[in-house]
Amino acid sequence: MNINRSILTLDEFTIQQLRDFPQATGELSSLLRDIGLASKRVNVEVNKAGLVDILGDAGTINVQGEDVKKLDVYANNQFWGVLKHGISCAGIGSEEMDDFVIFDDAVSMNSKYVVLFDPLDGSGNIDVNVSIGTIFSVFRRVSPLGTPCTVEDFLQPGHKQVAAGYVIYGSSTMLVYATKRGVNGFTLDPSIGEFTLSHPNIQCPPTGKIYSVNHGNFFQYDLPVREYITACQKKNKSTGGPYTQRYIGSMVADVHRNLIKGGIFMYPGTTDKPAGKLRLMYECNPFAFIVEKAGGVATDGRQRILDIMPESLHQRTPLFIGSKLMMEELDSYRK
Ligand code: AHM
Ligand code: MG
Repeated sequence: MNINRSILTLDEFTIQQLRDFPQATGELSSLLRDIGLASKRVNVEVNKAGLVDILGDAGTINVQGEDVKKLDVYANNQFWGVLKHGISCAGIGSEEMDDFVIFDDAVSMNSKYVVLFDPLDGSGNIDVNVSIGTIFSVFRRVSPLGTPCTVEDFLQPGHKQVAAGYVIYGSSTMLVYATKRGVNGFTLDPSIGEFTLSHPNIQCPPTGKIYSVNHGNFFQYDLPVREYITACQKKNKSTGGPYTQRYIGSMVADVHRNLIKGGIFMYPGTTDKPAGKLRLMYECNPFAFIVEKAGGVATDGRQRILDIMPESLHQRTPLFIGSKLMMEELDSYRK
């Protein structure tokens, strides 16, 4: 019988991958299913954000000293809930919570993974109908199975990630995730309520025409960054410049576009904030993992993001990420 299985759902895809690895336990597939479920619930609320009283500030300040929006809280609770009730996660760390949370029931304590996430990134854009996203990072725990997870499980360098991904709530809703086997993108088909494989084996083009940076901070960047940005605006035969500047202010949307089209995204340190704004564990590590697996490069201007040894859950780092050749060009300004 000729059954058309060319359009795979997220579940079908992860199960398919398990067939190639008979020794795999299926825990990671189950984890991705849980994350997919939470993001579908968040998607529903994001889509009706204008209709219900879910906009605006929730009245508290998060650990980064920023206003927490109501949808941030909702999204945080959805991811927390599915991961707690699933069978694959021993604990979570979230951009919205001061400390990591241990799941100390018997099943969770025997689970292999811990998950770090930014439940709703770009939340400053919620009220104005601009794309926002969820970012997640999965580590295999280093503490023994059967015991509560510990801070060491979370504070691992990014190259130890087992998987990382993001969900973009945009003109369509997409879930993109990477493992050591590559990067795949799934678009939510609203008619069946499932993520379906739409972007198999994503490769970041080696070069592109887009640079993304907050120009408002230009005079606060260090000299090599200012020189590189200025060069992006000039005619240049060898690089194909001048480039096009695109900056949404939602990292998920900015990096997603550059991943697909080719480009470079920068959030450098500034004189006011030398470590920049973005968080290593919730934003930079997962994107660095995804972009590297797609053939791109991610650094803090000095070293590979994935080699940074984290010291605290909420630490920030400058970020330069994107197409390989554009990153090499940026690097030449440092040298
Ligand atoms: P958030 O986690 O509070 O939403 O902040 C992260 C966002 C990123 O998505 C985006 O790239 C950046 O903040 C934009 O910051 P700025 O307005 O300083 O350019
Ligand atoms: Mg964020």
